Amino acid sequence: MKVVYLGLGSNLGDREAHLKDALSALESRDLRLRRASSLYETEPIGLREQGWFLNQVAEYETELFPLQLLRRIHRIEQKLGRRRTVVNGPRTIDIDILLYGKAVLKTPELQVPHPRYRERRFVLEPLAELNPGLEDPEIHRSVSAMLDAVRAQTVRKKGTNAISRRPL
Ligand code: PH2
Ligand code: MG
Ligand code: MG
Repeated sequence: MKVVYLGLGSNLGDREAHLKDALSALESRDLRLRRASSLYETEPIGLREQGWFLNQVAEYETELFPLQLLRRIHRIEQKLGRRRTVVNGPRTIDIDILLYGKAVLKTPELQVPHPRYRERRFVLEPLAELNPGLEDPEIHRSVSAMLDAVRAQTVRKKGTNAISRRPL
């Protein structure tokens, strides 16, 4: 059994429904949801000319191997209407493997830890909500230490109206 963290994001259509549908589609006998973070309204990173995202992080336990999990995720993204057109462009749902136990993996298909999550507040903020002390198995820094470096990016926890560019 391994503990995995998945990052979810949506910026097209009913974003909240897409996140909810993704969580329930992922849930199964060999991929069990333990906890899910709050939802966060986040400014788009990378391609900036697109709508704001709703992002969330969820913690699962699984017996699936990394590439099995990746294929499961791709199937679910397709089922939920993901069409890959513009790289980093608008999407109904994106599900990324952030961390898979303490594994460090670099294959053409899959890199774990996720190669860009350390610079992304839209991932680190919800991840820190679940497990601030979690240590990155590759660079051996904690989630809360990585989060301190990306405070300039704007995220807003849903259900509050405080926009935060500073420590929450
Ligand atoms: N996903 C991206 C690129 N940029 N920005 C935000 N705020 N949230 C995302 O989920 C996101 C992004 C590529 O997957
Ligand atoms: Mg992504
Ligand atoms: Mg992805």
